[in-house]
Amino acid sequence: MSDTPAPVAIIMGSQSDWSTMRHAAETLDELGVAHEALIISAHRTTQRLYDFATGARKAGFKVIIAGAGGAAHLPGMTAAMTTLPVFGVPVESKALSGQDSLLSIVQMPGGIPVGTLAIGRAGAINAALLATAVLALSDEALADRLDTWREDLTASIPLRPVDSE
Ligand code: RP5
Repeated sequence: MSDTPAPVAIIMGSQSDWSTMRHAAETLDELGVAHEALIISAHRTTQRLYDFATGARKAGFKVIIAGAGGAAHLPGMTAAMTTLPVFGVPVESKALSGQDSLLSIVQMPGGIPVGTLAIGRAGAINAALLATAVLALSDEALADRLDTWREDLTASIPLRPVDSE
């Protein structure tokens, strides 16, 4: 095991968010980016949130991915307590299909930024790719892996559609 701290924290409001947020973890795995996944609720574990957000930079994290659903205050509250980049992933809620999550995360007041992604799996994947792009600014080997990941994606798209039935 490496002594170097993981550069990416993936935080989420609940265990129930993991089925979405695991896509961020899997994408970071594909890119060889170390990460730590933690359940931190803005409402149910306020002290845990405070301790994490105020200590995140000192703990060695460089980027935070925060996913939450419903009244999704986690990304914004985290961003309020750190100047590390925070990417928010709106988790698809049962009641309002994630539109509540999206609007809760995206409408931050000027001065406290959260980079808001799409609702659900696509947002989780793209948050991981953005986190990687930030880290790749100062890591050429990682930039190469990110380019290769994108080339592989492009190569995987067929030219012609096929019947699925
Ligand atoms: C939010 O409430 C969490 O981020 C989750 O998306 C949602 C529901 O949480 P559970 O009731 O499933 O724990 O805080």
